[in-house]
Amino acid sequence: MRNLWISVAVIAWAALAGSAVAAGMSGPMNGGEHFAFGHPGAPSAHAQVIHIKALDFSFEPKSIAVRRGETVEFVISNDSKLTHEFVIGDAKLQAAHEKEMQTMPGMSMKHDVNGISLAPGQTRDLVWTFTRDGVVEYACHVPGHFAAGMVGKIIIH
Ligand SMILES: [Cu+2]
Repeated sequence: MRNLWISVAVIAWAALAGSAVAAGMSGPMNGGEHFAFGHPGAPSAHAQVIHIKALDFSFEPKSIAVRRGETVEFVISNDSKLTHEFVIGDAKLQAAHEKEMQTMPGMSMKHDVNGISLAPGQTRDLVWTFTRDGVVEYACHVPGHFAAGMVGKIIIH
């Protein structure tokens, strides 16, 4: 009887270990998406906290610098009377999202893991781990905002 219970325990452990490996393999793929510049991060005591203000048609600050491999917890506060977005992406991704928002303005802001939308007065977090040197942008694509200059730069080095 004792042997049977040990076997059950071993099988249960093997099943757990197996699913952990499977979860690990999905790694930077999130919701089927892959980003060359990094992946969503987990909030932790080691994250660098960066505060960003969304104003009328601009972000403050307009550029930030982070280290490669660093996990950043963006704390974005919408200090304006308009709804805004905070979307992280390279220039190509921003252009694609801008086009999407111009052609389907009624389909408000459904976001992927790399962006959030903020109601007036709202403060929200977005945690991201940057894995590659380069320049990434944070932008708002509410119609008209990006064109008006609502974009900032993240320099990863
Ligand atoms: Cu905006």
